[in-house]
Amino acid sequence: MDINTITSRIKDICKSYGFFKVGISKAEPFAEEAGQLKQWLAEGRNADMDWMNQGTEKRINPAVIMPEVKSIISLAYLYDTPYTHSDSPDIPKISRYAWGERDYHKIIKRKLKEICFSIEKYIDGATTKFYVDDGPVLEKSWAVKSGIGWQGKNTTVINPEYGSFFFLSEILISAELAYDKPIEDLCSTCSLCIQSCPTGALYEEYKLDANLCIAYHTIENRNEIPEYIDLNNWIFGCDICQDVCPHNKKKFFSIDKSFYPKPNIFNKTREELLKLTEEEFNKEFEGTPIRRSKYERWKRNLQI
Ligand code: B12
Ligand code: SF4
Ligand code: SF4
Repeated sequence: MDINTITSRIKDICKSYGFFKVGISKAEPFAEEAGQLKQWLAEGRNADMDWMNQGTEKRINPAVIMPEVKSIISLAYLYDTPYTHSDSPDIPKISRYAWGERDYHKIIKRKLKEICFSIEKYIDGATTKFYVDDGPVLEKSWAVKSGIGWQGKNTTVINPEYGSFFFLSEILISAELAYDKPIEDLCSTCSLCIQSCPTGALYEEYKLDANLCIAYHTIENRNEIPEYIDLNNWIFGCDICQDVCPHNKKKFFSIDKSFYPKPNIFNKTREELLKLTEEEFNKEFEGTPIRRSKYERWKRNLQI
């Protein structure tokens, strides 16, 4: 069978699991991105995410993770729903990706496991490895390389049709496949994300400083949030620089109802949310990204 037939069969398998876009790149070390990543880390833009200082060689070169790797399959899974945040100052905001019943890591991993099983059966002798947000992989750079989207000035990957409210994941595979090409950057003269970021975290076009980012402080920061960071009513993540993006105006919604808002927590007042005891919190958010970030942080963010 020729390489194009094999590639197109693999893409069909991936799409049958609900991934709206699948792109494939040759697994070779990153050159330009390696320099950018190292500079970003050297400048301390990763804030207290010390784990980002580890595994740099793996992020730059996938062969360090998997010596036999030949190709990277990038997959995009939509999480946007027809719901919107409330504008009421009494109602704290949770980012869209965390509204649902379940954690995307689990949802997507299960799909990737089955896809890899099918691919290994289809290509005799092929080996695979998969990641979703959980490995030393430059997920956005692979997605850009494989034409899933371009990396916008807000630093997310944006697809011209679907916008940026999607998760990325990758399959590393030992087989050569037909490769896709990057697409054009459509940010052009727009800078709405930079103008709208309330904390100045987008310090330059295409560059984000986690030290100033509300998403970092509400989700990742395990210590006190500095006084100069105004959370602007966000208690988990932040969607501002994506909500303002013109490419997110064309609405395509997730086919996966797991991402639709949980009625018990969606657009509730601060007072109502503060009433949750630790036990209620653990029960309410069982298996969701919010539970992963623990009750203390939830309380801390709500009390600011
Ligand atoms: C660390 C991390 C964060 C950090 C840092 C964010 C960041 N921009 O790096 C924090 C906690 C702030 C964060 C926030 C969010 N995250 Co996050 N995060 C990650 C993680 C784990 C690593 C990203 C990374 O390596 N950053 C390192 C820096 C160096 O990368 P970078 O921003 O891409 O930097 C590049 C550019 O600066 C570029 N560059 C420099 N100069 C120039 C010039 C030009 C012209 C260009 C084009 C590029 C360029 O070079 C750098 C290296 O390539 C990835 C998962 C993964 N393993 O990749 C998810 C990931 C990026 N996050 C994701 C999501 C969904 C979010 C949030 C939307 C969640 C939320 N609602 O709160 C926000 C979005 C905030 C934002 N505007 O980016 C998704 C993004 C999906 C998408 N469509 O792009 C990912 C891919 C997870 C996933 N599997 O889906 N995140
Ligand atoms: S997620 Fe929020 S704080 Fe972070 S860069 Fe975007 S708008 Fe700014
Ligand atoms: S808001 Fe404008 S500049 Fe920012 S990512 Fe979207 S198109 Fe690019």
